[in-house]
Amino acid sequence: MIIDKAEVVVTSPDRNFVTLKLTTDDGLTGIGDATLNGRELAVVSYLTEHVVPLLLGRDAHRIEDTWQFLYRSAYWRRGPVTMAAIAAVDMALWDIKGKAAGMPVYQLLGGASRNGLLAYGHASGKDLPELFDSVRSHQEQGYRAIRIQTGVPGLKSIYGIASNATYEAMDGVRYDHEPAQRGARPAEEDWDTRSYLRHVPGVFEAVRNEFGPELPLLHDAHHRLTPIQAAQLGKSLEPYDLFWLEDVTPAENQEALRLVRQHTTTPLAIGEIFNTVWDYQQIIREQLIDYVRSAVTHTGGISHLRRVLDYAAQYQIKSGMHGPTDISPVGMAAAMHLGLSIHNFGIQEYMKHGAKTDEVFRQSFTWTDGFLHPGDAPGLGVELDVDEAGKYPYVQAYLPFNRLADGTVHDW
Ligand code: CS2
Ligand code: MG
Repeated sequence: MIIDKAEVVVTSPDRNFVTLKLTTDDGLTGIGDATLNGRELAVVSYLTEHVVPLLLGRDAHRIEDTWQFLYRSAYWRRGPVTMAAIAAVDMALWDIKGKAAGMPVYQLLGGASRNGLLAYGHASGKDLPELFDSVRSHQEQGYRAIRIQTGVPGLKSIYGIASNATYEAMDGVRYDHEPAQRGARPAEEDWDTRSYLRHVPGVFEAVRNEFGPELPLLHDAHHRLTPIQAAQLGKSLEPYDLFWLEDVTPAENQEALRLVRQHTTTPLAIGEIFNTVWDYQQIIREQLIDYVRSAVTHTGGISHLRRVLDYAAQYQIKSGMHGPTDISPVGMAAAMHLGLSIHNFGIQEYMKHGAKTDEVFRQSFTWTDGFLHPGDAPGLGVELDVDEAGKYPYVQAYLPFNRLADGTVHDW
């Protein structure tokens, strides 16, 4: 079964997506997500110029060999662009193998280890009344676990809050928290850590008082705190029993988490900007996190993220796969197949895509009573409508960036 056609499809129904579509000589097709938010065209070029020519004529069944070939023959290893490109090839080949076998991919990965995947959604609000409404609407949508993001007095716009700017950029379509804004330049946002640290614990106290002690609550500090500030936040949130506190401090320096661990027992989730198992080695070996946040799309595909999660399992660390709107329906499906098959599944992030996106990507997953299931269609269970995709050409979009009051650039 030879790969005899490879297409890189770029579309922007509600936001930009990059999809690799492979076709074999006996007519089977497979698709893979290669979307890297705000840097989409870099992966398009990597795939089109450097990977597609190497795929044609290869045996589509040899997933591992192709993975190792693309990783080692590139000489230049790791990094978000390379690992998103390899991920797309990996997902497409698992999709083809599932269709060839007449099985959903999770069956090829060892079958289901559970009946469904607990998922969390994004509730947000500039103030408490708006936040409470958002929590209630997510509960009405069936979510059993909810991420809480709040505005901070004194800060104009902040991560995680559906900002007015997003509405305008999305032609008035409410696309809760799509951070990348269409335009020629990234939007500048303001940040102040001390205001944030003073405000957030009170918000969680109010949410617990309003919604009770059971509801699993998550929060994303989005890489903005120093290690000691992260320790301070983790400690101040302990009374509110968070499911996890995410990206509490930038983790390029994995050692930084030791200081956080010394001061708080709030569970920690990290890894959505990691790309390989080597980014996790120290924080897993030293038990410095509780959840692996990587997405299949950004971590070398199903084949490599499965390795990361196998390594994490030895330390009782669970999965918490990244699933915002910039992970395409293909990347989400791959996450669901992997999540259903592994033992150490923790929770899946699930932000709903827009209606136009659901037209371009026809999906067979189910969402029932707070649990996701990838479905039982052969392969990944997602079909890309190339004609529909063609209606929505790429639109330049950037993630925002932060400046402190004194003008210093800060982590966004
Ligand atoms: C976030 C993402 O969902 C999350 O946890 O960290 O929304 C992130 O900001 C985007 O994926 C960036 O593209
Ligand atoms: Mg995050």
